Amino acid sequence: MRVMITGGLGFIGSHLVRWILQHEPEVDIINVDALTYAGNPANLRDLEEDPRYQWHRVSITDEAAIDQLLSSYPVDAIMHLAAESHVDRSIQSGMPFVQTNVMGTQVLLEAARRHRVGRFIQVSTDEVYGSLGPTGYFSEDSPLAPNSPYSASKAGADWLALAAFHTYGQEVMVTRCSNNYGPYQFPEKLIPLFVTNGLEGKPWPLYGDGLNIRDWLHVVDHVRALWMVLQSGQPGQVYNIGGHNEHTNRQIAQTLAELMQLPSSIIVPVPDRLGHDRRYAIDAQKIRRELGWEPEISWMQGLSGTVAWYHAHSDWWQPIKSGAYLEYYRTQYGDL
Ligand code: NAD
Ligand code: TDX
Repeated sequence: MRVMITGGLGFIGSHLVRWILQHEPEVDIINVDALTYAGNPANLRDLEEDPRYQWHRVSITDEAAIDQLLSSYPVDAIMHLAAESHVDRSIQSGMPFVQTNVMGTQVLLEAARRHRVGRFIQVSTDEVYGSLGPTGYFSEDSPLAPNSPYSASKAGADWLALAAFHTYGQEVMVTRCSNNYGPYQFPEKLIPLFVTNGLEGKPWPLYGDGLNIRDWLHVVDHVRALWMVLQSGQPGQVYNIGGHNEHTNRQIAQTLAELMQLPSSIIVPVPDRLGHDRRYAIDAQKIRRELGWEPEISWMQGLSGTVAWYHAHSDWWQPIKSGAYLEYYRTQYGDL
């Protein structure tokens, strides 16, 4: 079986590639990744020589290049993760989000149809459901009410994916996962930003009152769920993924300060994110009941493992934070 993974040089995509190569010996992977600022070949450096793995530097918005790839390498499935993924960047400029997340998804769906690709997973996010009050959970039937340019672009992509099922009978499934954390997460996101700032002796900018709530899942639990959906999910269905693990941002900062033995004075309140969603919480009963998925990595085990990973891998994150890695890849691969 051959699977195309988009965004395989990013945080979740690289874990998915690694997990499949380790657990599914009959599967070959074509990784389509444009290598934006968020992609990093170092995430999969140790697998570059694996004959079951190849990376193509192609944008999912490039219809001709995607067509050519699928002609040269017919695939049985597409697991689509490539995206502009950072909410704060989408507040600065929404256009790259529309281009990659909306248009890129439509390019892939149409190419999948032309090339008769069997199954297609649209990897989405709980943010498409908008913001919750202090109680309640997002189920797959919750209405979509995205609030940021990022989540609006993901919601648009989800509708396009489901439309491909309803209109053409394409075997499309949509997954919506809560916040992920773990190794190789780009240090613009809350947990890796705080951990690496802590290691550098820099402050932790906590937005607003710090009481916004996210529902956290270890990235390896997410990629296992994605594989189960690819294997056993029903076409046209949405699957929420989450581990019932809600924390305020302030609680996370305090837990990290304890784990890293840093004073709580490292936490510095800063002005709030524009349009900051108050609370996300996922009801994941459907994937548990229908596919038998359960999270396996506990919060404290996962978080302390993540802190230890960043502690041991300054060679990975320091060049990212200093910008040296962008310079290196520009010389290596051309403009990003
Ligand atoms: P990321 O930003 O770490 O990685 C994105 C990857 O996509 C990068 O390697 C980048 O080079 C690539 N990419 C971007 N634009 C591209 C394009 N036009 N063509 C080809 N490749 C392109 O993102 P992530 O955190 O790993 O998220 C992966 C997916 O999972 C996204 O679709 C995101 O919406 C979704 N998601 C993320 C989270 C989370 O907490 N990080 C939670 C739920 C869902
Ligand atoms: O410096 C910070 N200070 C802070 O208080 C940063 C970067 C974030 N925050 C807050 C904002 C959020 O309430 O922490 C929370 C988490 O922020 P992010 O790490 O930026 O994640 P979030 O906006 O919740 O979105 C993430 O989860 C869902 C991913 O980036 C998305 O791709 C995914 O869809």
